[in-house]
Amino acid sequence: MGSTSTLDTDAAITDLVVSGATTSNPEVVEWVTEVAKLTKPDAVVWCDGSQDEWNRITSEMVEAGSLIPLNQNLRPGSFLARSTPNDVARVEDRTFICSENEADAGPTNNWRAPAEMKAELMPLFDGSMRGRTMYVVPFSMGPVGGAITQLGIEITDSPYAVLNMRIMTRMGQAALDGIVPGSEWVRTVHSVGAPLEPGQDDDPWPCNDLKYITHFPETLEVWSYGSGYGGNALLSKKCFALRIASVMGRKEGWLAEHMLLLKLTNTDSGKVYHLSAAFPSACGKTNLAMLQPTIPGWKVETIGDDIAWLRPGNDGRLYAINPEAGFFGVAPGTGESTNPVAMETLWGNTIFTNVALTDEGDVWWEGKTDAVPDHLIDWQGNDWTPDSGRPSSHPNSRFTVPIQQTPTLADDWFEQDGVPIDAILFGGRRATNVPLVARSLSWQHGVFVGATISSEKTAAAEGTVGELRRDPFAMLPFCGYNMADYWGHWLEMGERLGENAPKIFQVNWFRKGADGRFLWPGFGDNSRVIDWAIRSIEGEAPGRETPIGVVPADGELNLAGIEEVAADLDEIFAISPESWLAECDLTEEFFARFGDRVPEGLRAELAALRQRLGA
Ligand code: GTP
Ligand code: SPV
Ligand code: MN
Repeated sequence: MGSTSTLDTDAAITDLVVSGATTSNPEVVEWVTEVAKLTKPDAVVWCDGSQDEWNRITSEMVEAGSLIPLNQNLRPGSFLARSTPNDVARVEDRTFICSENEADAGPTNNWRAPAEMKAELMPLFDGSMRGRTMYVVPFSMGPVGGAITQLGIEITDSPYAVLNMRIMTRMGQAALDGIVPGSEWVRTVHSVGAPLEPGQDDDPWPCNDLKYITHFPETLEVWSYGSGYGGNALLSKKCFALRIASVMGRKEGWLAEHMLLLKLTNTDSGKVYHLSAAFPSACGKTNLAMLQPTIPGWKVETIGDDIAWLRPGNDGRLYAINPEAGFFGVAPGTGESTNPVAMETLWGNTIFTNVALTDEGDVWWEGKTDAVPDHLIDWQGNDWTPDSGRPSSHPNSRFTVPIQQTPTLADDWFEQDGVPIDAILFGGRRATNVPLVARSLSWQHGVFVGATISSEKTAAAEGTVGELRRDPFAMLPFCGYNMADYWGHWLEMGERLGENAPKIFQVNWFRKGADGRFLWPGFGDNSRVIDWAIRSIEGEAPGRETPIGVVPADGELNLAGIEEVAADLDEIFAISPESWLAECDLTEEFFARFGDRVPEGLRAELAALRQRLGA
């Protein structure tokens, strides 16, 4: 076309943006224009979230070799994407909180001054979308118009991100129409950082070795550069719904949490309960959200598997929504025996990333079936057989699927103003020390338990898998402000909720015996733990008090059908005072990192725990 020099001019760019704009809100149009002038795309598309748009983008990506269509008979409407090996997980060491004051980011976040970070980023974003299409993706987190809902826009040069955003959020015109002049909304910008020279061949998974995931909580902005994967690129998710939203929530009196949400019905009495649970990445939120009880008396329905926003309602109780509209779930370990509901959910309309391709044109991953296929194409596009000596799928390979395909989806997911929460679980992946379940002695004690959670690292983030680390409230990589202030916010929420505050439990499905095997069968049998927790709330299972909380008394945990587990119960519930006192010393060290910002209430809980342990 010979028009590059024309397109380079600001006037032409402005025309690209304005001619297709689907909003008359000047604040939006001006912001999009500004980003376009900086990133200099070849084309601008205002997304409407329609099926036509999905069809067009998937076709283009298939043509470009960025998506592989799966066998339409086996997996209709579904595609496989393969990332490059240097872009497979969240990059925590490249994630930054850019608050004006360093202390407001706190010692668990990487901090940069906003102006400094912008100065570092702008040269990278300058021309970063050259040769590409810039997509404008308006989205709603929660039902449009709901009491807890928030709106945002992601600008991205990744069509893969657009497709995923269409699944993960309520994306489209209704969200854009909700962004009216003067309203609060979150501005997010994403570039894979791989501009194309005229005539240059594109990579099937464009990205950059240099990555930045940056948050500006005071101006409600996210700028993400260099990665196309998951939470690095789907900016509605961790960047907005956790890091930015946690800051909004603190200011406005609500909570943005790394939690699943489920609805529980007692099938005898008809009584309904709602639970939320915070577990670190790849520690079983999706599994629990889709729980199939192995004991009678309970029906479990799914509301969310990753993020919950919780806000006190008019009646003084704590209400929660799942702000998302899809699952971005871990594939390996998800199978008929461990999570049949997920397997049913994935029947079609799914984007799989970094799993293996079967000879029939379907997908496979470790744990999907007991039988291992004789031949696959692995996540890197190479031939694979059971003797290859390496996994066929990346350990952080994922599926993106609309939540409305979940056979166990609760009507409550559609609730404009959320559901009242009865119980909150905190958990982690702990081979030792932490018992299967313990009820906290008070809200303050529960906040202490959440604040001191440790967990073995998983493949969800780049780094060493298996290393034990503190992951308070499963929010270590996701809290957008000083973690100690966050604990203080939780304590204040408890004061505000008073009698109406949910009960808090600590759980651990991952305790191992001396022989290295999991002591607790887990998965569907976790219903037995939930059954006990609810009966304990109702006063039907008083439990046995230990120094770390109330555990099931003899006979209170329903083991009907898994009687063999009884032999391991002592080990599953063992609480060693020496080990716990050693944990207390580590907690003291951990708290010391936050100096005098640690709330007095948590120091008091540490002292009280030591006393109960007999120090
Ligand atoms: P993110 O999406 O990364 O936030 O994680 P998630 O918490 O939703 O992870 P998910 O539920 O997908 O966790 C998957 C991993 O946890 C798989 O390796 C499962 O096998 C394992 N898992 C889940 N529930 C249990 C359980 O009850 N017992 C055991 N032993 N493993 C479990
Ligand atoms: C997690 O890592 O906790 C996830 C996946 O839920 S990602 O969206 O990539 O952060
Ligand atoms: Mn998560």
